[in-house]
Amino acid sequence: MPYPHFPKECTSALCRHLTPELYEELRDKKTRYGYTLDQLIRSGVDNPDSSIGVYAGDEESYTLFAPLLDPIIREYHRFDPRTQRHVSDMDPDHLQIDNPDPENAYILSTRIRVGRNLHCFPLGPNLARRERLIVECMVSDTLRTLDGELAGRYYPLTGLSEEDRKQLIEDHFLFKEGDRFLESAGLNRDWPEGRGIYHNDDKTFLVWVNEEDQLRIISMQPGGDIAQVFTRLSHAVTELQKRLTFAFDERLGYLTSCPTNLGTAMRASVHIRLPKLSKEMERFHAICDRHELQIRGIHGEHSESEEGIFDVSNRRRLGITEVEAVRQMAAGVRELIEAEKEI
Ligand code: ADP
Ligand code: DAR
Repeated sequence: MPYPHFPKECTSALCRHLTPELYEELRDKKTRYGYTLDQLIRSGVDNPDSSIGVYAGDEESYTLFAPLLDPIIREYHRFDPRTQRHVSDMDPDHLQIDNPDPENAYILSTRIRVGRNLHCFPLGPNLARRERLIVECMVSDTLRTLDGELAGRYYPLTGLSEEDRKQLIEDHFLFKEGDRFLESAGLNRDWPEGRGIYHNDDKTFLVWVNEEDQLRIISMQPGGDIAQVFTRLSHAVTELQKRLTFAFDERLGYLTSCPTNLGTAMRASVHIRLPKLSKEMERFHAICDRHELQIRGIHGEHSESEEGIFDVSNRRRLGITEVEAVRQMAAGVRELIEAEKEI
């Protein structure tokens, strides 16, 4: 493939960092799982409105294509993979935070998720159909061994009734079929085969299987008891990694298909109602920027906020521990609530 054409309005990390010279340097390289530069950049070439534009196909992608990925990682996470090393800390005893909204006046719900992928398998964009089914089998068998608060049931998407699927999406429990960015990256191949959702009886612990990553391990509940949500997630991850080996790199932490999720691979979010502050978005964004918070709509990435309700979460995932990222999110949410009270 010749050097891709990027329209002049393209602002993705891909089009800013992939020079023709770098393309020539990397174009013929292939990982041992057969992943190529063209596959790595396919999503950003097909979707020039991407913010990042690349998806890794295996662990080796992060070393073989480092001349392109390292500058993108450095820019997004403000972390230099060549000189820094990621440190993970999921010990709830280190968190020490109070509920920023004990009266439940603002925070509707809290959700903290981490992405994980199985070591020795390619990542989602490069998984063959049979490999994806083996991953589903290994993960769902492991989930069925969980007991206590984590005990629950696995629901394969294949065969899920339309009514159940709609209800699970309505409850914010289930992922929608991948968007055009994931489609171009090859993450929607053979949909819905090999995908599914596990949840415990209380629906406070969920695992998505073979979405953007092979596992999205999720703890969530109504209200703002962020510490309780984090404690449950930490317990679940500890139990799962007794039984499964996750793709992990000394420099980059937990490896994921999208570089924005590297490191902790964690997004800690609250759905929070801020009707007054939503009319002062400059002040809203200033508080979020100060605490490195990201604002999404209430139906996930690329959706809109509704009725003054926003999805507010940590933006950084790499070069910060899980405990630090949750503490930073809680501090930012506390300041948002103070601002709402003042107005
Ligand atoms: P991810 O968090 O896995 O990166 P999304 O941002 O697309 O993916 O969110 C996935 C789903 O989780 C969406 O349906 C979204 O509404 C839901 N969600 C995210 N944060 C919360 C929250 N704090 N409370 C309830 N649902 C949430
Ligand atoms: N849409 C892609 C992904 C950005 C980060 N979000 C993820 N990984 N879900 C883009 O490059 O804009």
